[in-house]
Amino acid sequence: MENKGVKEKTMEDGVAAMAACYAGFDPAAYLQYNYTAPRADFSRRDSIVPWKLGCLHRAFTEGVQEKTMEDGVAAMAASYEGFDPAAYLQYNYTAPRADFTRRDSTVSWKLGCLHRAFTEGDISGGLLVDVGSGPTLYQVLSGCEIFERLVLTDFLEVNRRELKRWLQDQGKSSLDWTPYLQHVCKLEGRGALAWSEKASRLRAVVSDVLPIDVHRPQPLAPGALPSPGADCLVSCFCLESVSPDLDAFTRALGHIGGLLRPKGHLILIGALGESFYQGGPGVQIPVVPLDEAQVCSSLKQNGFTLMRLEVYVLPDDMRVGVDDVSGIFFVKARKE
Ligand code: U87
Repeated sequence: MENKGVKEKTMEDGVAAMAACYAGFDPAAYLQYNYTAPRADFSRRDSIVPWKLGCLHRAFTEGVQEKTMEDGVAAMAASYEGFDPAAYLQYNYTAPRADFTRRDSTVSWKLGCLHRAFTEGDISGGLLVDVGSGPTLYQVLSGCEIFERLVLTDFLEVNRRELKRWLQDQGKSSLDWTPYLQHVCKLEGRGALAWSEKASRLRAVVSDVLPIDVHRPQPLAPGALPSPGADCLVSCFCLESVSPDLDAFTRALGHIGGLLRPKGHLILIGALGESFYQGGPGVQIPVVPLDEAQVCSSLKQNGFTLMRLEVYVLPDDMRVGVDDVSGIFFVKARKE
């Protein structure tokens, strides 16, 4: 008790001595010493005052920039709250967009591009990762034949659940993928009856259906992939439809690039000139409108070498009011 009293007394003395020092403080002289040249030499970036002001400026503007970025990304996540997988599949993955009798239907074009990409002979390896799978499987029907392991991913639990229902063959899928399986078997020169073998192959090679957020520098949980990364990435209509602006799109592309091993391939499909799409009845999701030059520049900025770019212009009768997309790009690229 007594001891503590003594300590407090000593502390107070120290503080009182400090206060006594300040009795003669002269503001004008103080300003002269520290806030005129050389310490405040505005022509020199290494003088003390410009350095302090620069730090303070960055500290307060970084906050504003980060806040605006976060707000944009949070607003996108909020727009996905009412996403309805069954309605979404209906809008985009039934006729007219999925008319297998027409080579110029959206789905026939996409499946054709994917088939070519995976049969050109330059893509191979152990692990294929699909980024932002949504509730769909069409995008991995070609790739599943040449990879031993396939990982599907999506931000939304409802979409992951939809995928798992098909994978576990519980017969409660919102869409029948049979015509898709048949169509890709035909592209592969296999009889239409091979479709059930392809379905079994797909069910066998998918090892996981994981949550993902492309706005995080590490989009998957740590340790989700083996350390060199995936041998190939597929991502269809994901980055532009989850990014508030072009900068966010480019950053997201960099984030998913981190999942890919050096020299690995990226297959990227996406919307051109689109500003919104319908994720369900009354669910309007904003999209960053892109042109081909912006896609190429984002790839370059993130260290991808473009190998092939194809563009599809939507026929008038594929413009069905569930979005305002004008075209679709298909990219095959390689990470440096
Ligand atoms: C597909 N790949 O249909 N991080 O191809 C990661 C996120 C995030 C996030 C949300 C967009 C649909 C585009 C699938 C699903 C792609 N989804 C998830 C749509 C509209 C034109 C068009 C479309 C579809 C979210 C077909 C055709 C056309 C969705 C997925 C985006 N535009 N992923 N932070 N936030 N997602 O749950 O599943 O992205 Cl033909 Cl033309």
